[in-house]
Amino acid sequence: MSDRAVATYRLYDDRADFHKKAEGIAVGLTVGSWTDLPEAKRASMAQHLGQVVSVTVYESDLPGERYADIAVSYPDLNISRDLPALLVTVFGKLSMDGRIKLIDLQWSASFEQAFTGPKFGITGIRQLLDVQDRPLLMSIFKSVIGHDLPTLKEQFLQQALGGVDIIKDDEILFENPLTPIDQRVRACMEAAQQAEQITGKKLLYAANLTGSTFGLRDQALRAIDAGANALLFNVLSYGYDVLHALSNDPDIQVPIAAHPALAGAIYPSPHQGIAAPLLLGKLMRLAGADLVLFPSPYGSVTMPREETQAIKAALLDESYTKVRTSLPVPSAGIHPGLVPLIVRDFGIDVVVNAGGGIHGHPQGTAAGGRAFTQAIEAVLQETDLHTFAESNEELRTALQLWGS
Ligand code: 1AE
Repeated sequence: MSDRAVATYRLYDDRADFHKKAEGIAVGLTVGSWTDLPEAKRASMAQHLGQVVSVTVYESDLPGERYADIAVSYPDLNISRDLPALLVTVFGKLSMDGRIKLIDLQWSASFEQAFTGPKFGITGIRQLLDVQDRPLLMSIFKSVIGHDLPTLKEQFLQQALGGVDIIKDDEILFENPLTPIDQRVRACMEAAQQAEQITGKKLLYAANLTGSTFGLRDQALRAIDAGANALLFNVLSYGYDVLHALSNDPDIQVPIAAHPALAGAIYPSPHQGIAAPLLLGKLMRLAGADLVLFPSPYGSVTMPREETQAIKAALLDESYTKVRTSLPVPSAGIHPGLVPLIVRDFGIDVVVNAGGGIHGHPQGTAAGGRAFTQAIEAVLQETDLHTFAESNEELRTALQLWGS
């Protein structure tokens, strides 16, 4: 539908007339009252009026189980070209009005013109790393708080020596006197160079961008000035528009990884909130995330497999948006034994991401990284992990500890 956004809601109600409800949403979130308007005013207000696109009712005799999927379209005319305006229009006050969940959102091509999306996307990140034909491997700093620069530098070096492609800060590492971002980046990028001389591999370091909103741009520039070649950002605690401002900034020429912190307060209920594929898929991509982390179906913090597949589709699908694709990063509790499942479910355009699954390796952090690179190699060679592990000690140790 041109020049209109279409929001789809799932609405649970035992008795409601869903068609009436849909009309109420379409009118209530746009012109307010319709029938009370004089005829002349109606003509001028018609262009602002929301319209019901469809109502599909799912009847059930079970109490609390009757629901409907309702699609309503909203004129672009009503909103400025930014995500706060779009989200407040389609699900502002409505998000608090009973058992209703926003399950999908389509914006118009004209609205999308205000967005450039991910600056690098999958192709750009692969070019930066010079890796085309395999899943990428990311490792997460663990145990960062209260440590000084030499300790973090050594932890970085060990991760890099393990052969990972990307190292990201833990999302709970904020500005602090022991490891301020610019000094941390300098120390870690020195370690990256040391490791590159040994491994011959390029590496991205996603430094965590934190602090008050108005200081983020300066902080990003300081980190980049110090050598940061990627950034990590806790998007949902700031809002999509902040990610959009950062990703759209001509002076910030590094990929941005979106962390899903707080997402669990928004998507898991079937009755309320915003569906995960929209929250962590479509909207992250539109706002400019080059990589998006989310729980995997099999680790320690999990999400149903269908939802992770829908997030993947939202990040990769070229049919609903012209902005670049974002790399899916199914995360939390990932260990080498899960690599075959990850590649089965996500293909090779995926980042295998682990913290504990790397640092917790009995032979140390570098061995933990190697166990993952061996697991990835086994999958690419279509060899069973256990067979591959017979001649790869680090993988063997990981499988003994965590299974497959
Ligand atoms: C879904 C986010 C995962 C994350 O941020 C994180 O730190 C995971 O760590 P591990 O791999 O579970 O130790």
